[in-house]
This record gives sequence, structure tokens and C-alpha cells, in this order.
Amino acid sequence: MKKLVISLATALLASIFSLPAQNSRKVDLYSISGRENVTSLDGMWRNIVDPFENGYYDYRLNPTDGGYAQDRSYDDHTRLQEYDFATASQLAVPGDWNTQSDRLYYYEGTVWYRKRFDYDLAEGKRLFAHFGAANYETIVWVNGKRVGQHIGGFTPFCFEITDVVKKGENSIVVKVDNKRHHEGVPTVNSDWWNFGGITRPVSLIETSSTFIKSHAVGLKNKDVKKIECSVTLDGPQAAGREVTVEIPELKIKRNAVTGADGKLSFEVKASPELWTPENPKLYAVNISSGEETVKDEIGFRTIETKGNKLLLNGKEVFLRGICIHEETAYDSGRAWSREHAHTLLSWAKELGCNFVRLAHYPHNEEMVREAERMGLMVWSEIPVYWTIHWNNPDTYANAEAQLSDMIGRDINRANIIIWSVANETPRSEPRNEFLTRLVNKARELDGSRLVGAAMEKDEPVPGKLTINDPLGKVLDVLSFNEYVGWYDGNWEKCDRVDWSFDIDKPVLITECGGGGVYGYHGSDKERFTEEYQTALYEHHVAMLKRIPGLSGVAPWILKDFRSPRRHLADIQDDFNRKGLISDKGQRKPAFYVLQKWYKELAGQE
Ligand code: GCB
Repeated sequence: MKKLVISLATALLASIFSLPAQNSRKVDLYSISGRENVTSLDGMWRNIVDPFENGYYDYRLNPTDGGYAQDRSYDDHTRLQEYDFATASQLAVPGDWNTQSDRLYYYEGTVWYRKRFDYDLAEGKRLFAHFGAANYETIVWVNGKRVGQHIGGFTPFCFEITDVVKKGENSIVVKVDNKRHHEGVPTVNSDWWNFGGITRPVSLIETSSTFIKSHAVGLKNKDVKKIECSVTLDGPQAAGREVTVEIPELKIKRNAVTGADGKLSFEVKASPELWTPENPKLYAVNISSGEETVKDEIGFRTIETKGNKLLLNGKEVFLRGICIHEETAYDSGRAWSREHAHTLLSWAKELGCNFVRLAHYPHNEEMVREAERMGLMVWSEIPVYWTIHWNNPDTYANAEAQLSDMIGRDINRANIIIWSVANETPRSEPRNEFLTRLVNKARELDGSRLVGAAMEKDEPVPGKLTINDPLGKVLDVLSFNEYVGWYDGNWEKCDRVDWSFDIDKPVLITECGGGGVYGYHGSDKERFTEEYQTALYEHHVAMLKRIPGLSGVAPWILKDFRSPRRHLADIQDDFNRKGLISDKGQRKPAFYVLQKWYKELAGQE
């Protein structure tokens, strides 16, 4: 009996002090775009760099028991206090910390951010704190109250703060920790910079007590004459409430009433002009309920496969692509703005692209929306990269949450044609199960797009290349990375190999290419010279033309990008040099080799 009492008491204490606080304030309100009453919290935020997490771990307190870097200012000098937000340095939000301060270039750990803001929330309104993304683990306090936690560096998150915001001055304290974890997604090893910080915008969203939480508007079951609209409300009056969906240019205005679950869905006949790369037509869509309206710009298109053909709006399409990391054009920090997106995507257009692979994680919303306006189809991916912990249920839950959030945010983007669940994952039974579950989840969340993953090639007989990955049977496309002529032989190998496939699906090369340093000259046999990279692209293009059923290519990569794996002094200097454009924006000769082929292909359409 005594034992039982003790263990019950222990369990109770554990539940009070040790269990992570539940995210009860977390709301799937993915985007600020098109919403009224949004207040930006972007700008300079005070910060304290805290590798030992002193702000968090008051040694008398359990870490989950509210211990945190309280919003203190060192104004009372009679009291011992060893930090002071008021005099702390500042970091720009949004922005990575690595490129803002020399001492944070390689930093991986905790940084505390603080911002003060004035607010006056009217009676009956609700308020949410929305983050576009922060890498990797984020905990948020408002006026001293912990309001939520998020894991994952590239997906949006939003916490309700209605009951903690006060009239007048408020304080928001955010702990961002970019330490890598073996069980994380991604895991400890990757080939891109582990930028830390609040990397995307922070906003306050004010809504009515019942508000429009999400909407999905698109063609119904690939029928180009039927549009399906679904809306979800949140709040005390969410059930049985009227919602109006309007697409003025199509003369559509429909009222419908939500069910007991706060959701509604209806379809309507229409003949929209279809979204294509040549004519990226978007329609204004207004969704209103009560006094609130959410505005969007939505395109309509179908994407499907037929044998080894890829069909956009029922017509065969070839993806003239390029891979892109979310890094700014000239200073190679984390990109987050529409301007950043526009520069990178203009380069892709100059190359002749109609498709971009946004590697290796969900890029910011501006990137996807700007690509949509510019007529670029998109491959969007979660960072299930290399050696994930396939047997760990928490790792799976993390990957699935990132997948759901990626799809939740971008469900209305016509230009996204493929959701990718992974990149270059070594084969094993647990990996196949893990990825098959993710593929099924993607299809359950969105049946209107294709599902892919970047697999790896096989060479069962020397010179005979193929894909034997069992995942190929599960995916909609036979998508894979091949580095013939770089990791696999010299460029001469491109001339010697033949490709064939047993599976009748569209073949997509999601990576190929090799390094070259802008302005570094030598023989075309010498690695990292412009001459090597140019020869590699020339021979590669000739090889690609011989691949049966090839439906698209996205070489690696648009621009040189920061990577901690790339150590060669005077050649790499912390940059992966496979860009067709240097980190300073200079076009390497290989850029023009690919551009020439893409122009030929575009002419053939
Ligand atoms: C790959 C990876 C990519 C790397 C690239 C490289 O296969 O998918 O993330 O950056 O190769 O340059 O090695």
C-alpha cells in the first residue's frame, strides 16, 4: 500500500513537473496570407546567446516548470541579476543568426529572443502568434506564460494567446535551439548549413471568436469543369454557420452552411482557364463568414501520370528543372522574402526552367507563391534525408507532422505538382515501411498531386543503369539522384552507360551534376575547374537524351550554397560548389550548356 501511495505520488509529481507542457494552444492556422488584421512583429529582437541554457535551467526548478529567461531588465542594481534583455544585442527577425554575427557563424544551441509589443484586443476577439518557421526547436512565452513548443525548422506554427495578451505593453520571449539530434528530422548529418534563428516572419493574427481556419479550393477529381471548395471554421459558433465562397472572375458566389464539425464542402460547375507555366493564371478567391474575409489567389490544373508520361492538364509535359536551396542570392543566408525568392527564381527562368525542386525541406511560402506567379512547377519536400531513425516512432511522428504542415500550408498552390517524402535514404525494411507510411499519408491528405522521393540508382551490370529500389513501386514517379561523372566515375562515363527501367512510370532525375569553381581554370580532367564542370554537363546532357521515358531533370544545383561538409581550402571554403551560378551570382559556363538544351526542349513543345 505504502509503495502504491509513493508511486502514485511520484506519478503525480511527474505529471506536474516533468511532462512536457501540452500544446493545447496550437492551432493549424498555417498562413497569414490574405488575412485581415495581421500585425507584424518583424524587426530587431533582443537576444541572449545561451549555450549552457542558463536562462532555462534555474537549478532549483524543473526545466518544464516554467523556468525560462524571464523578461528582465537590469534596472534594479541592488538585486543580483546576470543578464539584461534591455542592453542585449539585437538580431533581425526574420533571419538566420549565422550570417548576422561572426560569433554565431558555426553556433548550434540556444538563443533567447525577446520583443515587446503594444496591443489592445477588443472583447470577443481572438489573438494568435504565428511563426513562418524557426530552426529547430522553439518554445514561446507571452507575458511569462509558456504558450507552446514546436519542433521542425521549416514549417509554420501558431499559438493562441487570447487570454495572456494584455492591454498596453506585452512581452514575447522565444527560445530557439538549432542543436542537431540523431532522432531528428533531419538527423545530425546533412549537406546544408544548419542556420539557426527565427528564420521566417512572426505575426499576430486577430480574428473573430469564430474564424476561418483553412480552405481548400481546387478541381474536383481532375475534372476541369468542376471546382470543389472546402472550408473549416474554428470557434464556439463553428457549427451551422454560413460561409460564402466567391470567385468573381468565374461569376461564382455560393453560400453554404458548416456541419457539426465546423466544416463544409461543396462543388460547383465552372470552366476556369487552367494554370500552366506559359500562362500561370490565378483567380481571386474570397471566403467570408460573419464579419471576416480571407482572400487567396488560386490556380486550377491537373497533374497525373499515364504509363511513363507526365501529364499537366492532360498534356504531356517535360520538366526542365533545377534544384534550389533556400539561400539568398548574394550573401548566402536563409532566404525568406518575396524579393529573395524573385531573384533566385528569375535565375531559374533565365536558365529556361519550367520546374524547380525546392530542396530539401519546405521552403518559405513566398518562394512557393512567387514560383506560382512566375509559372514554375514545384517539387516540395520534407527533410527526411539520408539516415533517419527508421525504427523510432517519435521520428516518424515528427516526419509526418512536417508532411501534414507542408501540405496544410500549400494545399491551394497550383504549381506544386509533387510532394516528396525523402531524399537518398539507404534501403532497408524499416526504411521502406517508414516511407510507405508517409506516401500513404500524403495521398490521404491530398489526392490531387503526385508523390515522389529522391531515390538512388543501381548498376547491377557495369554500364547498365536502372532503379531497383522497392520504393519505386510505391511512388507515382521514378525519381532518383544520379551523379554519373562526379561521384560515379569521370564525365567520360556518361558516354558509356545505358539506362533501362522495369517500372512503367515517368522517369525524373532529381539530382545530377558536379562541382566547378567560378573562374578556376585547368584541364577538363581536373576536378573543380570550370572546364570539368562544363564537360560534365555537355556529356551528361547527351546521356540524358538517351534515357527512355525521361520526363524531367533537376540538376544539382542553381547556386553554390553553404555546407559545413565542404572543407577544401580555396576551392570550397564551406561552400558546395555544384552551383551553375557562384555564390556571388556569376554564371559558370555549365549554366549555358544546360540553358541551350532547355531552349531546344522549350522550342519542341
Ligand atoms: C546529394 C544530396 C544533396 C547534396 C549533393 C552533393 O545527393 O541529395 O543534398 O548536396 O548530393 O552535392 O553531394
